[in-house]
Amino acid sequence: GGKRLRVLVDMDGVLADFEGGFLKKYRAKYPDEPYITLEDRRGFWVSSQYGQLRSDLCEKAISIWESKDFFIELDPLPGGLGAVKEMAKMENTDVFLCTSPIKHYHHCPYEKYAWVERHLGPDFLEHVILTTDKTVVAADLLIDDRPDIVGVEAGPVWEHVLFTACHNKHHALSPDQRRLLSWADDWKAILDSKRQ
Ligand code: DGP
Repeated sequence: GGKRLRVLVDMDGVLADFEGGFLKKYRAKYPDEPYITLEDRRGFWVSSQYGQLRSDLCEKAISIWESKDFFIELDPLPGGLGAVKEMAKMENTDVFLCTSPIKHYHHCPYEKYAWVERHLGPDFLEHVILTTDKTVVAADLLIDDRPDIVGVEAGPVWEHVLFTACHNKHHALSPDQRRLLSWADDWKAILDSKRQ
């Protein structure tokens, strides 16, 4: 047994279907407004693309994820919960859910914890890290769908593996970057590649 492996797993876009949940609630609240299909999503920020479609749609988009029950009602993405449960039971492996809450804090932080308790059980609450800066968290791996993860630490110790999402499908990786295409992809091989 060598040293333990520490893995950070993002929530929105990796475990929880933020994009699908957003589109469903946006269309229900604004049935007569234009929308962007998941196929046509580009760029991490949903509000930016809606703002480009028509400037007033930026704040309409924001109103969706600032609403009560948005985060708790997000569906789990296929295979994510099973993978995280399995990962947490692996020998010499520590898993944390590392997620950035939105600044409108009235519902989101509470609902993220409630989502974890509902889908992974109360014991998993000890594995939640809420942070707006993931670069200050030390780990071997960060599995995250956001292409540009920056913060005050210029040299984060983790390797960021880009989890494929509708908004990053066309994103060009730098030569040394790796993707996890979905939870059906070989996440165990990625973990093993970091073990010594
Ligand atoms: P993370 O996935 O941990 O990097 O968290 C980023 C959060 O931001 C996540 O809840 C998704 C959300 N998000 C997506 N698009 C936008 C946006 O345009 N504006 C804001 N404020 N948040 C957004």
